[in-house]
Amino acid sequence: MPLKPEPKHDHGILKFPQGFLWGAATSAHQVEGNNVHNDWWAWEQGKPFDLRSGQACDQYHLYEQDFDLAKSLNHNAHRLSIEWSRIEPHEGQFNEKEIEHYKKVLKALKQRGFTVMLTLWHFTLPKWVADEGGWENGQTVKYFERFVRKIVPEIADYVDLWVTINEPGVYIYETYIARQWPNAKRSLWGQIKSFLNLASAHKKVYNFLHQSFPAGKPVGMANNILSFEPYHKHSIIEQLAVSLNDIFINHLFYFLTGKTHDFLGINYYFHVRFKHRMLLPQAVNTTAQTHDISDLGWEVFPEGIFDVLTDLSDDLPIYITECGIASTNDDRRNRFLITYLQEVARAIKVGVNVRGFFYWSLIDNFEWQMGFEPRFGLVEVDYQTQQRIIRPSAKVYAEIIARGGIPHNLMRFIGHTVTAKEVLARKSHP
Ligand code: IFM
Repeated sequence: MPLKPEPKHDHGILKFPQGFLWGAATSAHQVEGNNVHNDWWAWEQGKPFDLRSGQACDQYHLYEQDFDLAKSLNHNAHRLSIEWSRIEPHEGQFNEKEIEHYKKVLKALKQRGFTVMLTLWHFTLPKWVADEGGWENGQTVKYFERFVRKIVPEIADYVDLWVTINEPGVYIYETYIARQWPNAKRSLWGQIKSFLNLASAHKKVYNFLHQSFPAGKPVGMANNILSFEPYHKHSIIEQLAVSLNDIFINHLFYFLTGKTHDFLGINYYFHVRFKHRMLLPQAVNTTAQTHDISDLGWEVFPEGIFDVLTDLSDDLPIYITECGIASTNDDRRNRFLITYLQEVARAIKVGVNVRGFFYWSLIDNFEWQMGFEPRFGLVEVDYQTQQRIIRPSAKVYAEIIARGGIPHNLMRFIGHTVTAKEVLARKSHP
């Protein structure tokens, strides 16, 4: 009798491990508003009004309300960042009022019982640091370490997990390759120096956190990890493209920073397939073959999160520090949450040590050079009134959290999601 293939998804309740962290993530510049002392703010002033962060979500004042919302949606963890330029707006001058502010913010999270994951650097630099060359300048590593040494003792009691830096590769890509971000320029040497300095900053902060707080909290960073695939399984050129991209984009930062990770923080958004034309591999646009895409045209590819989790899995615990979809169509966000979490559950089932999931983002926010149009939030923000409106998908996520997994009744939201792989399989075997 022919063997029946294992069903790909377990359609019963897909349980997550006890103690799993469920939450959402934000970053200071994207939600706080009025971060007037950083390089982004300076750069935005030359842009049309709707591409300037301005008041953003005014979370600087509304944080308690936002944390109450997260609590009401059953989140047990929260990832956020602090804004270096508020704390050190001018070189060596620390603003005690802002330090007190962040203490209050973090205390507010602890009072509500959240596990707190804090990012120390999420893309923005104080203007004075950027003016001196930003991450290209070796001094920035020292400046960053000095800032960390100042702020950490003040807030360490309220933080459970540290993220040193967010997505160094994206920072390099947007600044030196796409050149869409502040301080953009074409400079291979600048790009290399910045990447090495970010790696060095991570290592220094990791060591400081462990030396100063010996029984310390876990320290990691958030890396943007892509799922790469060849279009033709047996094409050497495509396989080579996959391996090289995997090394440079997914693994290089870990090679440079060695053992200075207590956990791996993975931000997962992208899937790339390489197809060769003549002898050159090219990234192909697969969105035409998928059922769902985001409002930014990003492919929805749940299997990709399984790929990256199994690829990166080693002895270290993994947190999905970001994963989300920009969409005004909330059915899409429902499908996204369920299908991506199914894949996370599948990864856990095959032995990957995933400890938490932080949806990007708790609330709609300022999506960098794209302004406020992309809507990533579980909670909608009306930017005219700063009103928060809970999206239905936030409740789906809340139900998953309450049940500790994906209950059967939520499968109705998926409909028949045709994945890229299924479409391609059908194409090759019509
Ligand atoms: O908004 C960004 C975030 O700042 C870093 N990771 C990706 C998100 C969506 O683009």
